Order: sequence, then C-alpha cells, then structure tokens
Amino acid sequence: MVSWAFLCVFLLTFIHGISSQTCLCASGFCEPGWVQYMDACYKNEKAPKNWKDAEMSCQKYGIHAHLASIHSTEENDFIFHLMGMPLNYTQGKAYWIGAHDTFKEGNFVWTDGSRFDFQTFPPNQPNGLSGENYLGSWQLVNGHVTWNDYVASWKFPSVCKYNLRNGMCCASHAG
Ligand SMILES: [Ca+2]
Ligand SMILES: [Ca+2]
Repeated sequence: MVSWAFLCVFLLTFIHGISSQTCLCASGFCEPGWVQYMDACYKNEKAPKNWKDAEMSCQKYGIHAHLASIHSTEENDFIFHLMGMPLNYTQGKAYWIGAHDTFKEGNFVWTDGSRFDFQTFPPNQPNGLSGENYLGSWQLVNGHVTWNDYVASWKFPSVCKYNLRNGMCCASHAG
C-alpha cells in the first residue's frame, strides 16, 4: 500500500519537474512561438526596432506582454541564450529589455510594472549620457551579460515577456 507521504512527495516532484522545464511546457502553458522559463513566457523578436516600437510590438500580443523584465541572474542568462547571445551593439547585435529611467534620471522602472529588484551593470554603466534612458544588453562580465543604457533610437531585436501567474495563458484560450 502506498503511503500518503510517499504520494505527496511524488506529486510535488512531478509538479516541480514540470514547472522547472524550459521547453516541455512551450506548447502547454505558453502561446505558440513563446518559450517558457519558470512562470513566464518569452519571445525572441528578431526584427530590429527602436525601443519604443519594441515595447509597443510586445503589447500588441494582447496577453499583457511587455519588453522583458529581469529579476535574477538565472533569468538574465536564460534570455541571453534565448536571444542567441548577441554581443556587438554597433552591429545591432544587442537586444532591448523593458526598463527605462524617463520618469527620474537613474531610477529605472520595468514596463510590466514589476519591481526593479535586480540589475547587472558593469562599473562604467549606466553612464546616463543625454537621452540614454533605455536598457539593453551589453558586454559579458564573468560569463554573464550586463546591461547598458542606450538612446531609444538604436535598432535592436527585443525580448517580450508575459507572466503565467496572470492566468493569461488560459484566459486567451478560453476566449
Ligand atoms: Ca537615463
Ligand atoms: Ca550607456
């Protein structure tokens, strides 16, 4: 006879196994064309756009998507790999993420409204030059991609994100 304790451990392991997979749930919980990482879905928007068009383009998906907010080293690494590890912004090989400091210089906020509780700048960025109010990928430091503040007119690919906790996956399918 299987004990309840054993069954609970089995179920927890099973559920955790699903939620920690990257690709298994791509078609299950995220919209087609989006990739799941933890409890959110991400899309590599390859067409280069300026920052504002990139944010608008994400919002047009209609599932409460925005340019990606990033809240951990692991999430930052995941996005870097999703985007194909671009590293030369002068050739357009960088990508936009969803933070700006247009309300107050040096005070970055995410367009999806989540807390700005993680950042990964190298020592010389953000340098806050005139109009540099929008964050994108920058250089590698110790194997991890860092961020830079750019002017919005650079044309980069971008990464969109929506959170599964909003229930948007199911709501859109039910509609
Ligand atoms: Ca700025
Ligand atoms: Ca800068």
